Amino acid sequence: MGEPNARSEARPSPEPPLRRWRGVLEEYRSFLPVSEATPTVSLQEGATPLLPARRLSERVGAEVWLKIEGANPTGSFKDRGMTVAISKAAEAGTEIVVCASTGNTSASAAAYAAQAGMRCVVLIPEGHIALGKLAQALVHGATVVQIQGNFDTALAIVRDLPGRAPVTIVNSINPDRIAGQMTGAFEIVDVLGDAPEIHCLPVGNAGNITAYWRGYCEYKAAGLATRLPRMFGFQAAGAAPIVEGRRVEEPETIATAIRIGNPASWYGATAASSESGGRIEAVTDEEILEAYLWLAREESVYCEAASAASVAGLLKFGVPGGSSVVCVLTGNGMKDPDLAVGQVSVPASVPAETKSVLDAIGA
Ligand code: AN7
Repeated sequence: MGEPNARSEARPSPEPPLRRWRGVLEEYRSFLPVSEATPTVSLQEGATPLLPARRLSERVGAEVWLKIEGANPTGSFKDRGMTVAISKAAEAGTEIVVCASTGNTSASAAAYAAQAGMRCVVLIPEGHIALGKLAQALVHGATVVQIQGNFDTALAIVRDLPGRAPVTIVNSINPDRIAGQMTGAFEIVDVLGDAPEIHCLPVGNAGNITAYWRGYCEYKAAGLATRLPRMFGFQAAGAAPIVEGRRVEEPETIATAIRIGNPASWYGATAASSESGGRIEAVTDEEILEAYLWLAREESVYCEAASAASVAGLLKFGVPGGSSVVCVLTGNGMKDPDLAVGQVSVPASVPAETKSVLDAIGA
């Protein structure tokens, strides 16, 4: 008997190395408030990297993964909720969506509204939004209104609009946003095989911590996870209303994304923390910046300052040895070039010749 003829053997068809990811709304449809009648408005968001963080794990004595949400289509985690909110708005026949934003929500809303053929109106706090986010919203064609006030005031005005104009709010006070953001938790469990023991993330308006906690709980209830993580939320010290237990009238932090003094999902954050045996704590701007630079240099992840709050908190407060930990890095560092160049020294130019370059690099 000779060798079997490989060509005539029935071979199991191999898994294709890549399959088309359809975006979180299609991939997690059964967990989301959508029906056959809901059109899918998607930019194929989700499926973001869950990066094992070798040096961070060594530094904190735990097993740490980074969920790189800056890899979403508009560069932040907001796309997960926005695909659901805009799809539901399209189903309802909405023509104009509106949001208040510290930047990322406006960029995401503008992109998904463009996809849906809707008008998008965004209210932003004048002078306190990263340049990349402002640019994104404008380039996607949003109507941008800069208000002479902070995010909290902008959100209060937005809440006032639906009674006076035919608009749908796509801030995270819209439950479809929270529903979509649960998919971040689903992806983590799908990759790790279970929930981590500890989940760290920055807290601003507190929609994301509310959504992650709900996502983990729903997955456990569906038998897809055996445990729930302790939820560790971190606010910037100058904008830490939940930590202080009172509204902050004039929030201040270099992490403009989380410069919020009166979070809309305040209760969701405290519930996630207390039900999970977690904590909500504050990290200073210095601690945030230290983590921001350290992540870029030691883990090669360029995230936003607000995102680095999750790692700043992990470094500051620690975790029990050997814990499995996921830190969500919520947005892309490229959004805020001003902050970045302020943290480094931009070198002077040299004459365009080899000798000058050798001198400049000290070789
Ligand atoms: C990078 O875009 O509130 O606690 O209007 O952009 O769910 O508010 C952004 C928030 C963390 C905080 N990291 O999340 C907005 C906005 C980044 C962010 C947060 C935001 P939430």
